[in-house]
Amino acid sequence: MPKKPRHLVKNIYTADPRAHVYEGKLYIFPSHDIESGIPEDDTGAHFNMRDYHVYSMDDVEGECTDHGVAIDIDDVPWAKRQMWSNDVACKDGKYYMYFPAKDKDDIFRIGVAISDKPEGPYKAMPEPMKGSYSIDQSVFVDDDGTQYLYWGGIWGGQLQRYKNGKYEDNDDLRDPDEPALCAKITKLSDDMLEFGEEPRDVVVLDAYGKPLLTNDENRRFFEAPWVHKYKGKYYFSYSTGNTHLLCYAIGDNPYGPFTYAGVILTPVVGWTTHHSIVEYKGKWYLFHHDSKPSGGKTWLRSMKVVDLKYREDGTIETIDGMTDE
Ligand code: FUB
Repeated sequence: MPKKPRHLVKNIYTADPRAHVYEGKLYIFPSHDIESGIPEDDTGAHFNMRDYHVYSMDDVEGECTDHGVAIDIDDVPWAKRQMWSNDVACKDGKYYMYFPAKDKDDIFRIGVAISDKPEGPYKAMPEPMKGSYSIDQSVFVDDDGTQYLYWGGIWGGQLQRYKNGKYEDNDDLRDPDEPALCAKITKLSDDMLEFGEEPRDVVVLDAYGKPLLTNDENRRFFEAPWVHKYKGKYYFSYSTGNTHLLCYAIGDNPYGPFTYAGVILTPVVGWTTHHSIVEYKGKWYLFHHDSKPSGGKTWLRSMKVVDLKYREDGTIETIDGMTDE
């Protein structure tokens, strides 16, 4: 019997878990959900988080250790509110946390904070990354050591405000039969603090080689981009947002294009779904979250882990989002 997903932390709410193996240990970098009293709205104002905890595990079946607050919004000079999904990269013994927050004009930017240890504490750079926007950045390091940053989120994540690379204060989506909005990718600069090249679109194609369209809401990208590599192929996975699926697409290089391949996780309790996929001690895992422990409060989520299985042909077995240990 495959194992069912299990919740990892019970004393606080944690979401958007991004997991990596650093120094031989599994580190998890989640958002820290809180009850801040902000009413629910379409922009996601109720996701009003203000700090990040870092967790680690020696064994996925064992304890999930809380290393405490790694950075607080008061330590980030430019950030006003809403510290959403973060992720951490490692280069030359230093750790770089990438995180989105709204600036004083209520525009999401991506910040960087640095530490000597994966668990922090992290010291924020005084300004967000130049030209950065939107949310849900994640890092992928290829076998040659090149570090890539992916990001993007529609609606509350403001990706739709960037039309032809420029910010416009309007939230119109593309026409239903136009190609869907895409997540973005850039190489990181050598010092890990800026975009290393002009961002490009991460295009997801259908089986006929055509980009997925805006009205293809069961398959098109919405938020939570993540890339991992398995048997030489690149797997781009993401949330479909309003249809609440975690999907994936497969490509031959980090930029794509990627061809849609299926559903990893069916809807969970709560509006959002968000994840990471990591190999640890020879096994693959899906970290994700749901709102079951909070009784369905969509802004109070709890991170979970479950085994991830590949079929012989490299496709991923779909996991039922409603099951629990
Ligand atoms: O945690 C806030 C937002 O909810 C994330 O940025 C999205 O991916 C969704 O999980």
